[in-house]
Formats: sequence, C-alpha cells, structure tokens
Amino acid sequence: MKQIILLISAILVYTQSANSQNPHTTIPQGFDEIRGNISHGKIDTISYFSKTVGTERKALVYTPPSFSKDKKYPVLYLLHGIGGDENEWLNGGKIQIILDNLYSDSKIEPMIVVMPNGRAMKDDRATGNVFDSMKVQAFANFEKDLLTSLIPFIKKNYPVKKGREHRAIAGLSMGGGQSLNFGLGNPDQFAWVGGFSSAPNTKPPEELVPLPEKTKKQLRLLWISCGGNDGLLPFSQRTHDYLKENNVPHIYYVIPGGNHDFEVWKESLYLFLQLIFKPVDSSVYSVYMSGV
Ligand code: FER
Repeated sequence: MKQIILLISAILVYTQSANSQNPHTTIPQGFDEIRGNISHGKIDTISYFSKTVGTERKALVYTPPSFSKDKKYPVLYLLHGIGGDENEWLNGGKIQIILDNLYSDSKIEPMIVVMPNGRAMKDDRATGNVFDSMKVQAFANFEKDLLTSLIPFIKKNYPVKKGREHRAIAGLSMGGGQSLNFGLGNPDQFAWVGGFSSAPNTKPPEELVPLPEKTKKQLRLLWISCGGNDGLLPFSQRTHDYLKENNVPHIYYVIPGGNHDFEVWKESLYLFLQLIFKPVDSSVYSVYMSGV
C-alpha cells in the first residue's frame, strides 16, 4: 500500500513539474522587468490623417533594437481595451520592456509593433462613460480607419514587408474582439490573429468564421486566450467550441486562475509574440489545449 502511495505521489510530482516546465506556457520571472546592459527598442508617437474620422489620430510605434531602414519588417497591430488608448500597452502592459527582453534573449522575430487608438471618433480619449454606445461603436468603426488610413500610413513611413503573411493583429478585451473581427474578417490582410480576453464585441463564431475551410487555408496562427476567472470567458469559449467543431487549428489557452487584468494580457502577449512571423510547429496546439 505504502509503495502504491509513493508511486502515485511520484507520478503526481513528475506530471506537475513537467507541466510547470512546459516551454510553451512557462513565463520566466522578470520577463516584464527592466534589465541592465541590454539594447532597447525605440517608441515613436506618430500622427496620421484618418479619412474615416476626419482628424489626425495618434499611435505608438515600437521599432526593435536592431532596427535599420535598410531592412524590412513584419508588423503587429496591437489593440487596447475599453478603458485604454494608444498608451495602454506601454503603461499597463510594459510592452517596451517585454519586447526588449525578448529581443535580448533572441526569442522573437524582428518586427514593428503599432499601437493605435482603437476608438475611431473625434474625441477618442478614454474619459467619461467608456461604455457609452457611441464609444463602443467607435471600436467597430476603427476597422475602416485601420484598413484605409493607418496601414497605408505605416507602409509609407516604415520599412515594412507587405502582404498578409507579414501582418498580425492582436489585442486585449475590446481590442481582442476587434482583432478577431477584423483579423478573421479580412484574411487578405492578416495571417496572424490573437484575441486576449475578448469582449462582447466579438462577433458570433458563425459570423467570424463563416467558411472554416477557407479560414484554415489562409491563417498562419489563431490565438485565443482568457483568464479562467474572467467573466468574459464565454466569448472565448464559444469561439473555441465552434473552431474545434469545424476543425480550424487554433490555440486556446485558458490561464488558470487568471482575471480580467494585465497579468493575463502580458502573459498572453509574451507567448503570442514568440509564435508569430515564424514557422508554426503544430505540436503547440495540443500543448495549450490540453484539459480543455
Ligand atoms: C461589456 C463588458 C466588457 C462590454 C465591453 C467590455 C461593450 C470590455 C472590457 C474591456 O475592454 O476591458 O459588456 O460591452
């Protein structure tokens, strides 16, 4: 009996340590803390004219430490939540530190990260009632602004690789819903799509992916993650269920104990960044999906 208990304990300890060492989901300590003696990327604040809104609009652009105008880079469009703006990923998400550290460890492909203001309206500040229906509608209106003004501006002013294979879109909460809606809705524009804790603005799955076979062929990576304790989890879950039923490969990562906060979003971003703009090893799907 004692031996059986010992054996079971050993198996439990082994599987737990195997899980905690899972290279796909392990987040090293200090991943979002400033390190000394490493090179830093640069953050520009840019301003572009939006044909959709009729105003100049701001965005932040991170270029990597090794940035050279003589090279060409893929671009990640990274979107904020309902209470945020173009600065949210920088301030709450420590994006600059996370990227600098990932480059220092040679864990990601050189890329340009564009952080727009996803509330496409004249007064796009995150003030007053951020749940106001006009402001929520402005998150949907951003699709047009992104496609017709911001992407062309970035193409014109930065050395970027052109085409869907070199363009990713991801975001948190409202920005997660935008990323799934715009990314899956415009497969000719985006081959890499990530929704973190996606909000109720996420279209129903049948609208997001009406033609699963087509989506399957066009997408390079679809990432859906959410905190296990987040009240918005059903929006990710229903999307995952539909994709699974229709055999559309995707990552579905429910972060154990995770809430609707930057712990989940930083972790999601850290893992997503390491997967994009490089060949996808299909074994990653089973790793994240285990237990779902
Ligand atoms: C809602 C709940 C949450 C909603 C939006 C959110 C538009 C967005 C949260 C976030 O961006 O953090 O009912 O409706």
